[in-house]
Amino acid sequence: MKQIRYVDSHTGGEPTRVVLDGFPDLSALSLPERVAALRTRHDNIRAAVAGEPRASDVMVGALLMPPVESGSVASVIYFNNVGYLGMCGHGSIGVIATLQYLGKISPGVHRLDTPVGTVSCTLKPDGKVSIENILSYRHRKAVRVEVDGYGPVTGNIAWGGNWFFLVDAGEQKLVLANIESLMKFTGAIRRSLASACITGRAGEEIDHIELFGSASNTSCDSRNFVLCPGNAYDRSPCGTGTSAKLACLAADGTLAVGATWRQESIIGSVFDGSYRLAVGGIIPTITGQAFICGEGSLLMDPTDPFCWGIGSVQDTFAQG
Ligand code: PYC
Repeated sequence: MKQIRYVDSHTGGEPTRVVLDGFPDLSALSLPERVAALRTRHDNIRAAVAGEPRASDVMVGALLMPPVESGSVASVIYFNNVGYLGMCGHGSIGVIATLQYLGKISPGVHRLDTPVGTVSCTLKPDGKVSIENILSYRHRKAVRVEVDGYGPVTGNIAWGGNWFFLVDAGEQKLVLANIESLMKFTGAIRRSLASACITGRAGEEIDHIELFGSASNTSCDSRNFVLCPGNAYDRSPCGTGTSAKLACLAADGTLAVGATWRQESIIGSVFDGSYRLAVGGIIPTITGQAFICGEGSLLMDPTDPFCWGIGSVQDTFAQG
């Protein structure tokens, strides 16, 4: 039986499953080429690791590989139940905590290579991790979209390692009891953006929708709700989403270089964010903490009709 070893952690409630082995050796390829190869030739492994019945739509997987850039500690490809992510802030914090748990790093600065660039991660003695993210920027301001069933909605389009549409929550209450209607509203925004052909800078799908309202924790600047690809919502404040928010605040001149923005998530977990200026945008730094919460092996029984996940191409039950 094929086995895939993993370590699970969560960052502010959002899980990261770091995969230690079991994927094909793609080391001859660049990281973006590896993503393409996984997507076209080995997607069943992603589905088996991040999808049901072994996981659920909230799970983010992180395929751990040797570094591709000199001076980096590792390279990583993030994925979830429907596909692959460019960068992942909570996931990078989880990867650093996992590398420490495995005895591979100690407090200090460590670089991680991702398909969209290398990020610099500082593991602090108290277990907190600061991720200096890739270049982030606001692409378009005050974009109006007609949302079926809701009317016009105006938001900013920004890149923080993934594409985000950032919207003021308005009348929507950012509380767990309201999750169903938040999912419905943000799902409708995402569909309307796609049908109106409103995209990222190079035509990419805007697959993350982020609502902002006032924080319940008085030490925080704002609370968010983030719809992720695959119809999951981020339990953490979303590292790439907070980076996109910082890019908008910087573009509006409402947060100074180096000042701290405390972003609260829909479940009350918190990331601290700040930024420095760079050509074409900002370099955000996001600080949070991950906790190791499991480790083990996934077993792939070839006689299991759902061995490669429910609905996967190699779901032999679906194939009949
Ligand atoms: O923390 O960047 C993030 C993230 C993206 C999707 C889920 N979490």
